[in-house]
Amino acid sequence: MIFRQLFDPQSSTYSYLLGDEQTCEAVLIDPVFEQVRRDAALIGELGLKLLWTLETHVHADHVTGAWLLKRRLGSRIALAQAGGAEGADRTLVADDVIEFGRHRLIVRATPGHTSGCITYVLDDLSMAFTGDCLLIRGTGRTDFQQGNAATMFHSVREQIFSLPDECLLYPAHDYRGLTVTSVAEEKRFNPRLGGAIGLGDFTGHMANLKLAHPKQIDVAVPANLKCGRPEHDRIAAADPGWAPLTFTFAGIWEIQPQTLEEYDGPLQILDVREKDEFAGPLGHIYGAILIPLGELAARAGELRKDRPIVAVCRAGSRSAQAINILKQAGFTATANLAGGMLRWRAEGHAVEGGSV
Ligand SMILES: N[C@@H](CCC(=O)N[C@@H](CS)C(=O)NCC(=O)O)C(=O)O
Ligand SMILES: [Fe+2]
Repeated sequence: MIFRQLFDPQSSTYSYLLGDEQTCEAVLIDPVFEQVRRDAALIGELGLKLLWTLETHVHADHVTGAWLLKRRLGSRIALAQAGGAEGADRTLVADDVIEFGRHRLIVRATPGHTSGCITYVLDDLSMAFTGDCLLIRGTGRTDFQQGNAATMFHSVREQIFSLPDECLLYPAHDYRGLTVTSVAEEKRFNPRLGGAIGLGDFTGHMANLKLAHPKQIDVAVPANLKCGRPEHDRIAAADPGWAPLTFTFAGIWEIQPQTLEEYDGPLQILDVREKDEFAGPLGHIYGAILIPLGELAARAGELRKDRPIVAVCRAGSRSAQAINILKQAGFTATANLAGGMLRWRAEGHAVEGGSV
């Protein structure tokens, strides 16, 4: 079987591509909207035909790529009936089977993180995709989307720990870079519900996690309840071509800091922060042109139309608005710097001015 574990660094999400090398039929578990271009490229290069995108749950931290992949590759969308999303081609309940070539995935109901979470188990019981129910040495949180710690405890103990010890477990997220675990390992070493830990210990632990809500929750949940279909179907017409860019759910092309660092063509870096921020502790990118966002519409004429523009601000929000203003002013080759100066600095890229 063809198997690829794919990562989205923005949300620390894993997507899993499973394919039959004889029939070339494939499924993709938990695709991420912003990674659809990458995933579609891989599927094409491996010569696979994507039959299904499969969701483990209605995600709260990123938008699914299901709708966009359906549009691009003609795949069908399957997800749990209990998740309540609309726009799926098939809704799943426990014991349902998804076939791709000579392989099958069997659905187990593993609610707790959300009320509609499911786990996909490969037919030979050699691997399972646990979503945000069981994570590596952890579990998904249980404090939103009808989450329930006691329900999760029973899901893990009865539906996941009942798999063979050697069954490999692949979660929907890992925040430390770990990639895979096994039933035996988690039974022994999971600090939340392994070993002799009881239901009361687990619920006590979960009641005191005190995690901040995911940053994207207000965008992600409504979008995922529609299988990742954007509000206005704002889909990129064509690849801009001047650099490898990422198309976001918000309808804007982004450039990753590393890509910008390595870009060696003609370029204008437009910083839309205020003057004091530009000269402040975060510094600015070498050669950046400063036009604060509020002045951009009036001063767009100062920019050249014959070279691409990368818009930059502190965290990437004002610069996204700058892209819209530039679009209205007739600029076509534009991109937003993903994560703004905060990410640029966090990743250690060079700046002019600023403090260490
Ligand atoms: N900081 C992350 C938080 C992500 C988050 O809350 N993830 C959920 C899964 S959707 C979870 O269960 N996290 C477990 C944990 O962080 O321990 C974000 O803003 O996206
Ligand atoms: Fe989740």
